[in-house]
Amino acid sequence: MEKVKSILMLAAVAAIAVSSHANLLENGDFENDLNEWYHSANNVWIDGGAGVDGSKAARIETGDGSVADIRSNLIEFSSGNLEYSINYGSWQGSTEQDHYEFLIRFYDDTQSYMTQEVIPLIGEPGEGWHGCALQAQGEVVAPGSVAYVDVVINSAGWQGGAHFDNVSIVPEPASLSLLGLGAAAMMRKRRSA
Ligand SMILES: [Ca+2]
Repeated sequence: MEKVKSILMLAAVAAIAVSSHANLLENGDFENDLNEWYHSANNVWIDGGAGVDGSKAARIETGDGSVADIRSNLIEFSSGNLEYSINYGSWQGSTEQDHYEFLIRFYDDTQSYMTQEVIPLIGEPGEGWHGCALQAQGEVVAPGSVAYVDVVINSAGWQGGAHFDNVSIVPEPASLSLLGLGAAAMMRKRRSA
């Protein structure tokens, strides 16, 4: 009986760990077009077949030097690390000074802006942009009193075009601490049994 309980507990912990690994962004793969994203009135649209594995990708086109961006909703998020990942490809990656930026922005409980992490999305000269073959990924540490997060893909003065796909921000230590809590609960249970 105790064994069954332990297995059930393990299953519950595993389920929590898996769910907390979920992307905080809705429609980060743009398969639902630009739903859940704010975006500039002009210069932003969806291209079918241009994303990862021939899926849909968001396109920003600023060949005329205009400014454009795509922005997520504000999402509730309390402290910890965020793992980010974004696939992209650009048709004009000839300079390193000018490039798109992926911003992760943090807000306090009054939804006031606190700080941001700027991740440059640099194209590679001669690389094709089809399939969003380039990827930026890493981890950022959120400020302790953070309550909300959003992400922005910004043309940042870039004159050219780019595709973006599979944008994700995933809370990392939350799953670890939940795992720890689950393990502690199991140990307490074992000891009292
Ligand atoms: Ca896609």
